[in-house]
Amino acid sequence: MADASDPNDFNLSLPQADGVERALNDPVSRIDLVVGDLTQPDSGWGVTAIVNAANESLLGGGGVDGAIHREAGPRLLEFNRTLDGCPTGLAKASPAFDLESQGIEHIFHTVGPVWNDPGSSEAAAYAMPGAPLGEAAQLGYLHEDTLLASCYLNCLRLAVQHEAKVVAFPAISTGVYRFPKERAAKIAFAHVFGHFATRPAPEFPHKVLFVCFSEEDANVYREIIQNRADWM
Ligand code: AR6
Repeated sequence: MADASDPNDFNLSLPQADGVERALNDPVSRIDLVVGDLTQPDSGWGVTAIVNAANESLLGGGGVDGAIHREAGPRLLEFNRTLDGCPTGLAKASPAFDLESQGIEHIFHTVGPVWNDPGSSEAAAYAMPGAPLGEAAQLGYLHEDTLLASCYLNCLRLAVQHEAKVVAFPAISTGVYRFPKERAAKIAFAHVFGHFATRPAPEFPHKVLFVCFSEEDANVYREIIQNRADWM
């Protein structure tokens, strides 16, 4: 049973490839961690799509959303007005407009959940995607976890649909929306890993980058990736 007083004391289980198949297609080899600004990707990263941690209006805001709208220019706001918003947990695609000069073709706008006091949220009635049914409550999954997982899965679905080669994700919900960083990183990593571990392995995206805004945030991901055997 997870310790309800510590939001980062949280485990989940997902299907994994194993044996020969795992050696041929190690999902971790398709996941990279970088430190930097999502809107100024290093040309070496090869990013072709970025994910925006937006709000339900899709009309801009602060944090990474503000930075993306600034860099993509006013045509993004004009385009997003036609999208009619986006419910929490879902994702919608737009062109990258002025960010095309950086090699970026698509922006996948997703709306992460606002983190509430864990005591105030019922455990989700259904398990996280991939987790054994019935274990949701036992493992301490909250509705917010399911919504955050859904953001990652819906962006990956858009990446498949748009054949996006390299998708860069910010740490959705961990800024203004206050989701605990370690818990969010576990959900992010596990679901991207799960995407690549499915059989047959999906061609798109070729790679996912987790773009951390600071070394401190990157260390959270590093620990989680290194110690995944303990919690996945
Ligand atoms: N590049 C990479 N990561 C960044 C950048 C950047 N340029 N800027 C911030 N981060 P947040 P949320 C990190 O607040 O929590 C907006 O107003 C940041 O350190 O951008 O999902 C929207 O309109 C943090 O780890 O998104 C919504 O109203 C992470 O990105 C609301 O904020 C997410 O922080 C969404 O809140």
